[in-house]
Amino acid sequence: MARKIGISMPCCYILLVNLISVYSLVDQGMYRRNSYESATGSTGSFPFLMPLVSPKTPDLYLCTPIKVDPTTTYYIVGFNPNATMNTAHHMLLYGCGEPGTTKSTWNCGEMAQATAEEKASPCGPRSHSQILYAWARDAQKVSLPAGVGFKVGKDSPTKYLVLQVHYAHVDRFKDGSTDDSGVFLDYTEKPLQKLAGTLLLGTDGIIPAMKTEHMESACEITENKVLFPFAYRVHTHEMGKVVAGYRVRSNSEGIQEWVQLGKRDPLTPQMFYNVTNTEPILSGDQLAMRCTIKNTRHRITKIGPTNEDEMCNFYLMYYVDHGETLDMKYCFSQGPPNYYWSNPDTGLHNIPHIEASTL
Ligand code: IYT
Ligand code: CU
Ligand code: CU
Repeated sequence: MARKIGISMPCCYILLVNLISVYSLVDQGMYRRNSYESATGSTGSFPFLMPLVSPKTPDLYLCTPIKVDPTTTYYIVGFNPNATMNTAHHMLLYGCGEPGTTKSTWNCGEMAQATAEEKASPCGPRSHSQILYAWARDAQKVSLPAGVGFKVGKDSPTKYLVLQVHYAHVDRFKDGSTDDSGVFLDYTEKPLQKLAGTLLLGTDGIIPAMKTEHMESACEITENKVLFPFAYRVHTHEMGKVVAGYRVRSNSEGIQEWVQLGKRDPLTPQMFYNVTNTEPILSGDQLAMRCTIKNTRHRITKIGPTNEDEMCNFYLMYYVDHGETLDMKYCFSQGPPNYYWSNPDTGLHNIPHIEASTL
């Protein structure tokens, strides 16, 4: 597959730093032909690509790791995909404390937890884990807002990056062809004040047979930080109809105002999209999300990892100006039949109506 951008000649200093990270990968039995490359020594574009794989089973989710040079703090400021929808169904980039395995590639499908030992999640068990980037359907390059970056490496819990590629159809690999789908990571070593973070809202729960269920969660922001939301991503499996996220704030009359952050049909490509409202989120606000899931099966469906299960996720990408991102990384509720926004103990009022079209 043709690369979209050329690679500049690596500078000697960066190369030295690279050797450290390449050696530490070799120590762990991993091999990477990639390395940080840069013209100036402080910014560059790192090709994070599949190491010429030839997947043979349809619907394979393959993961490949890189260890970030632990002696340097990097800020990822943009993502330039090297993939086409003919080959890759979707790609996700994870920031991890530990990778799921020490192999150079492994099977990391959502069903990973459910089946054989040959599989593992993108990030290690109990490891720090967050999604930094998502690609589907020939999506174009994305840049974070000016001056904003994801901090990785030395001064960050993100010690590894893991690329997941979903190969839906594998006919084109029958003849032994290989693939290097992935993403060029635009990065800088110049310290940035504005740090990007993701917060994941989701639910557990059960959807009764032949019923449309509303899966809801909400959390108060209690940390004294100002969050500037800029992108969101939704995720469900095949029965998802709508996913919406809101910022809830009481006005001077004590009435809760629900401002929509994003709302999407989850069966459209599950990438990050611009939020519909970029006003800051403050301490004392609540963040809330709702998935409408229509169970057309004659049996109950639970939240779980396989296609026989459902999921309900709303990822919010935000930045903070000065200081660190939220300690709170997740906002999960028990979901139905136990948790609804309308429960008396949630403190939520003035709840948005459910549209008739999704009932
Ligand atoms: C049970 C559930 O909702 N799983 C989601 C969310 C999730 C993402 C990450 C949970 C954890 C994580 O570390 I990152 I714990 C889930 O698996 N979502 C899928 C991916 O498999 C991550 C998605 O595409 O959003
Ligand atoms: Cu996919
Ligand atoms: Cu899922």
